Amino acid sequence: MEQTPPEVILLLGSNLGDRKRHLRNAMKALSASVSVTAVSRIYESEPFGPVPQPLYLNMAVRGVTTLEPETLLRFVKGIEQAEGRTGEGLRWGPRTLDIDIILMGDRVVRRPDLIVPHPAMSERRFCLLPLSEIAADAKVPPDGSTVSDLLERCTDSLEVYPL
Ligand code: PH2
Ligand code: MG
Ligand code: MG
Repeated sequence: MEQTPPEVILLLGSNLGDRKRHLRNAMKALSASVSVTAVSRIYESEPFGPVPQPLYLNMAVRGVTTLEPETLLRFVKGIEQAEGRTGEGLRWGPRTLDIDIILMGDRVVRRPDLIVPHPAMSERRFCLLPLSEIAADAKVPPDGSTVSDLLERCTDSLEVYPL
């Protein structure tokens, strides 16, 4: 029996330059290898983490892809670079475009360069709120809590609001 290609949920972020244009270009580029089935609104969010930096725009994208996790990671890194992201930026620092792989169906990936589900998703309202708009019932492995369960339990008090 043929398996359906796994569903993927990505979080896009930008807080440098023309933020909306980076997100728009990312959506166009993603469609080459991800068949997009749902897109959240664009949210503005206070920067999470220790580095003072401009407000972010964040949005969640849901789609289907035949790419394996490693190949998908290389694909999204290429899109980040095309939008002017430089490799040597601070770990938590500002960026023109960030594309994070949050979920890939019920898959669990643990590699030095890629962990899925995204290990910090539960602590980040800027991730859970856009996700809840398009994938509230998605089950997050390994314990199977849903995105809306995680949002309910999330204690991150930084502001996240739709544009
Ligand atoms: N991404 C970061 C660090 N902090 N804060 C918000 N609000 N949104 C982000 O996408 C974000 C962040 C590093 O990837
Ligand atoms: Mg990120
Ligand atoms: Mg990233």
